[in-house]
Amino acid sequence: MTEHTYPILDKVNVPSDFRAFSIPELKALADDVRTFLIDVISTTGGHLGAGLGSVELTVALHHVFNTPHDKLVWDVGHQAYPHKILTGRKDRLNTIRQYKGLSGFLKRTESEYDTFGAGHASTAISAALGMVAARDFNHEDYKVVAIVGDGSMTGGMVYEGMNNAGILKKNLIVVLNDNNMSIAPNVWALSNYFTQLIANPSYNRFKANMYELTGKLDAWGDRLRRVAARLEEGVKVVITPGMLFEALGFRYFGPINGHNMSQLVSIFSDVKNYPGPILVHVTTQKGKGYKPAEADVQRLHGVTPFDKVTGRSPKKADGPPAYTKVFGKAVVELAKQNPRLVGITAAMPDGTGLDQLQKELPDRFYDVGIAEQHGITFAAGLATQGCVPVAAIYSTFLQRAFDQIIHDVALQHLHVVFALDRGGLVGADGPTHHGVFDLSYLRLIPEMVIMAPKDESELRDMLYTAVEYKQGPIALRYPRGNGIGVPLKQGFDLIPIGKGEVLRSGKDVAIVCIGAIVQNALKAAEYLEKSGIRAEVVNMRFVKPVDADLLKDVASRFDHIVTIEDNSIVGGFGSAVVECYAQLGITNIKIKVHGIPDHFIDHGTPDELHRDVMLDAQGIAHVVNEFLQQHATVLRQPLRASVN
Ligand SMILES: Cc1ncc(C[n+]2csc(CCOP(=O)(O)OP(=O)(O)O)c2C)c(N)n1
Repeated sequence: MTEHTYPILDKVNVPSDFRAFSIPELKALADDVRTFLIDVISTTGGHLGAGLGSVELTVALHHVFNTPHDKLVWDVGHQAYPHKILTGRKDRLNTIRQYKGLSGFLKRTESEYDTFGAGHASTAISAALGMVAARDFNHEDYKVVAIVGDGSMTGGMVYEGMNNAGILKKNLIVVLNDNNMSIAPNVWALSNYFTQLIANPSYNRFKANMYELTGKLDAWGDRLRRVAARLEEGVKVVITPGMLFEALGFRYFGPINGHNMSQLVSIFSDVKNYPGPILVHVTTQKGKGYKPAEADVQRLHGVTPFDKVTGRSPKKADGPPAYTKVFGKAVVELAKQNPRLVGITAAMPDGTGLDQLQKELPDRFYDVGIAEQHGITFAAGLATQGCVPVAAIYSTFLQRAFDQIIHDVALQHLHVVFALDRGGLVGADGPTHHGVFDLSYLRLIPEMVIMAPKDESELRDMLYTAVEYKQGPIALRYPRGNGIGVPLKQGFDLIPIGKGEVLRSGKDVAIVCIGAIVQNALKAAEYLEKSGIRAEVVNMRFVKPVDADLLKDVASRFDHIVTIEDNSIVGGFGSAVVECYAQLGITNIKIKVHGIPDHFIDHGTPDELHRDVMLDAQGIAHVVNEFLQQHATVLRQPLRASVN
């Protein structure tokens, strides 16, 4: 796989193998881990920058703490590749994010060292505090360390956890891994304080002395530190970042150079046995030790396979534009037409395509940090004053703001546009990131309009329709990846609310579907045709309000209806269709609801996952055929054979 050798890493499989290492040996191990990480990820792709920045931190933590008896709780999890390498999984790192391979995130079923699953940000302190409470409840004696990035510190849960920890006063260590970056530049107001602090050597010296003097003195030390901090505040030498944490009941230590092994080992060895909540502030550099990643932090956050010398991935063949790009461009066009339109992202400007708005109309763009809940209520506030907020948030992350959507937006009939990117099965990021619940969790909200486009052109029209709608909350959800290459017209057309369309007429069965998966249904209809089954394909466009007239018409012409969606079959689009027929009193038809089954779907490529859940074209054709066979209306051949 690679020309490198890893002399020290070769001797290490699990943390107990390096507990007795000297500092030079630990440094050599960290160098090997870094080289190994670059070697492997350059061939597989995956998250890179955050892992490179946390190599020394990971080595030091596993060296000092008695893992897995002591518990490390990583926030988000994309920075945990070095942790995987050092906890018995280095030989499988080359399978990361691949079908049946290692997960790209923490996963409890994967390793006893993965104490808590992660993928969504800002959860580590709460989870760690829960473990601490259980430890004390059970009279056990392990240590618990939560490791949280500065980006994740923009999420409110962090402060909920700290507040609770400060009250409970239990022994808990939080490591703030501060690389001054989120995926994009971080929007953490406190980072200004930290930047000043780190840039001020005299303050650093003062702080180091303070730590030496007072850090080891427990209660007395605490008091002294507080007095000194107040003094400091009084003379305004510099703002003390620790004050915030100390007010929350944490003892603050730092900043520590997160690439200096001896400093890391020394601080963790010290604080390991201190009582109460401790916060160790560690400064790191995202992409550390690999020039291309240091130079282009944002691009090398997550990568496809790349050339190690240049850090460049092979250029993708020119294909149709990604849905995200089409969305981002359409937002800019609409913002230019409509001076009240503003875009909101929760720390994902590039991921959502809103970076285009940020570049072209920066005063119409808000990055609220990893704060989906705040972002939605912020949008609601904007809407009360006549702005048209377009909140572009991945389907999976919007789950965080469920209550805000109901309580702050829908209940008040506010016109907020929800643009849910990454709807459906996202692929390599796996179950933490699949957007397969949105149609269900949005559908139960009164007044919510929900659309899903069949292609990128319809996405443009749906966005326009949503911006013009004005009457209340309205959502559109679209997938990760490229569109299908349909021509994109100039300008936009309104889509009548709640109206679907027949895309292909048939005689034997109606496939009633929604969203980009419509394309697979159309292909499935072609397969079925080859077996003599003429399937009608209906693009419903709206999950809510569902087009009752069209469904009535379909029921008048077909005895058999199959609904297709890349959302959970529980409470989603198919349920809407079934409910509609029930309300209409139409009971003389057979309906099959097909979509994501009621269990969590692992990672793999979208094609592999669609095949597994029978949502690829062949799978859909198979499901439709089996359904017809079950009811034996027409004598048919088994379909897989004719499709393959
Ligand atoms: C709730 C939620 N929103 C958005 C994301 C997307 N996301 C993944 S990592 C990340 C940045 C995290 O920054 P930080 O914690 O500082 O880690 P770093 O990558 O800098 O090491 C974001 C926004 C997420 N994982 N969870």
